[in-house]
Amino acid sequence: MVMWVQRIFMLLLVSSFASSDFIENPDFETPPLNSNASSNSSMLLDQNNTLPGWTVQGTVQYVTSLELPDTGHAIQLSEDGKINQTFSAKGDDMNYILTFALIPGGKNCSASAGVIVSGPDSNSVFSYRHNYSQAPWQSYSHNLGSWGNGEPINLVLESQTVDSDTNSTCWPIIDTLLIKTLGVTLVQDSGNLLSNGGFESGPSFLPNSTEGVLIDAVPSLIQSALRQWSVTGTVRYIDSEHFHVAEGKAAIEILADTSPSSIQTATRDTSEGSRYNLTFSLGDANDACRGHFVVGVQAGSAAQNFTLESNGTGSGEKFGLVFRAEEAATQISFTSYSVTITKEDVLCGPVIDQVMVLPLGGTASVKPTWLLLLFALLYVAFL
Ligand SMILES: *[C@@H]1O[C@H](CO)[C@@H](O)[C@H](O)[C@H]1NC(C)=O
Ligand SMILES: *[C@@H]1O[C@H](CO)[C@@H](O)[C@H](O)[C@H]1NC(C)=O
Ligand SMILES: *[C@@H]1O[C@H](CO)[C@@H](O)[C@H](O)[C@H]1NC(C)=O
Ligand SMILES: *[C@@H]1O[C@H](CO)[C@@H](O)[C@H](O)[C@H]1NC(C)=O
Ligand SMILES: *[C@@H]1O[C@H](CO)[C@@H](O)[C@H](O)[C@H]1NC(C)=O
Ligand SMILES: *[C@@H]1O[C@H](CO)[C@@H](O)[C@H](O)[C@H]1NC(C)=O
Ligand SMILES: *[C@@H]1O[C@H](CO)[C@@H](O)[C@H](O)[C@H]1NC(C)=O
Ligand SMILES: *[C@@H]1O[C@H](CO)[C@@H](O)[C@H](O)[C@H]1NC(C)=O
Ligand SMILES: *[C@@H]1O[C@H](CO)[C@@H](O)[C@H](O)[C@H]1NC(C)=O
Ligand SMILES: *[C@@H]1O[C@H](CO)[C@@H](O)[C@H](O)[C@H]1NC(C)=O
Ligand SMILES: *[C@@H]1O[C@H](CO)[C@@H](O)[C@H](O)[C@H]1NC(C)=O
Ligand SMILES: [Ca+2]
Repeated sequence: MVMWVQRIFMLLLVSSFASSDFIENPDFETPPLNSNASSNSSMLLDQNNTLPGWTVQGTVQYVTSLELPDTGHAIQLSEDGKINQTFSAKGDDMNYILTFALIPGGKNCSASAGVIVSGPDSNSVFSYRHNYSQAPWQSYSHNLGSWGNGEPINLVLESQTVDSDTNSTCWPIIDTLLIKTLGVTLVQDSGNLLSNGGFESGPSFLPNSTEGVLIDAVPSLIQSALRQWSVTGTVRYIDSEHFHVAEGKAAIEILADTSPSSIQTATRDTSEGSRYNLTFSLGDANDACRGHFVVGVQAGSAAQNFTLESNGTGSGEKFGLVFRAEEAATQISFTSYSVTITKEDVLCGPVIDQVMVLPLGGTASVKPTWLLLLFALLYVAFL
């Protein structure tokens, strides 16, 4: 049984990869046609300077800067600026998750505009957030939804309209677009009644990024780039290459700001009246985040606060919360109440990983469907 489950687990793991093959000119390193490639200054794009792979509308600049993820070229979306590109979904239905770099354009502005990223049936607004990274740019992600069999995906990035004087507005700069596809069916960890409890299924990390991917509030589990988890406030999706991660390649660092931030999910099939242990690892990311962490954990109607003194050098401690299920889908959440910042004024916080919901002993763990089958078999045998 365990072998069998493991084999399925391995098979499903294969079906996720990050690729730049979907988008043409994803890092804007192919310069506009008819331009001097060696040109060092910004240039306005118009019908005489088309950008390979992209359709351009409004005020869009091709910019060169040293403060980019690839120290090369990027696109600034000024007033009514908009770029789009259509690519085709390949093979079976998959979730298309976009990660991109956002750079604040200009300094000293009285207002700054965000960027609206849209897919065929979704859109989100992203703004550069001060005190959320040390680098002069940030990675964000957007779930473009589930597509397959050559369906066209029109990806649109446009500047947000602002009320203020457009000359004193900082317009967003974007760079390094990366698409990751994730299987629609989630990998089920044997025995765990939660999906993606180890946070391995989420957006990809940009090649030169050392600061994870910020995930803004997303109310729906389906629309989230972090599969099967919704987000309140802001969290940082962290990779094991640059942070301390308890298990696997990724985990979640919860960043509380003026109000608490949290992540939420729901169990698959907990049976009413049965007892379960919600276990998780709580620690710090090894990002110099020192402080007193208070994390509120909720499972159905059971709630408890867990605390951790962090010295910011990377840790992970296992905790558990026992609860009695009241319905099949028990709501689970982790909320950080502590506002912590590093010496460099970057927001940081507690790291959650290895979230599992396991039945606690006895027959309570046997699913009703199995019980019914057993009774049916006994009944047949009795006849
Ligand atoms: C490219 O550079 C050359 C020499 O510097 C200049 O003569 C030409 O006008 C430039 N072309 C464009 C499209 O800017
Ligand atoms: C581009 O600008 C940088 C400094 O801003 C300078 O060092 C470099 O030589 C310039 N390159 C070209 C091709 O003009
Ligand atoms: C494009 O180039 C043509 C010919 O050089 C010129 O007449 C036209 O004004 C240019 N368009 C723009 C938007 O610069
Ligand atoms: C990473 O950054 C270096 C310079 O800092 C640049 O040469 C390289 O192209 C970047 N890699 C990617 C994949 O953008
Ligand atoms: C951009 O979108 C328009 C429709 O809004 C479409 O006609 C055009 O082909 C798109 N451009 C690309 C490069 O996909
Ligand atoms: C930025 O704003 C400050 C005060 O408003 C001003 O003194 C400074 O010259 C400005 N810098 C630039 C580069 O505009
Ligand atoms: C954000 O960072 C700036 C300087 O980096 C600092 O002055 C400011 O106090 C920080 N804000 C918060 C809320 O930590
Ligand atoms: C914005 O700047 C442009 C050129 O720099 C100038 O022509 C225009 O009058 C300015 N608009 C406002 C509202 O200041
Ligand atoms: C956990 O701590 C927060 C903030 O201190 C508090 O608002 C909340 O009521 C506490 N929850 C529990 C279950 O003790
Ligand atoms: C930080 O905490 C860990 C355990 O939580 C401990 O092993 C380590 O020695 C501490 N480091 C410092 C510098 O206090
Ligand atoms: C729940 O899990 C935690 C962490 O693994 C463990 O310490 C605790 O003993 C478990 N509780 C029960 C009742 O098994
Ligand atoms: Ca993990």
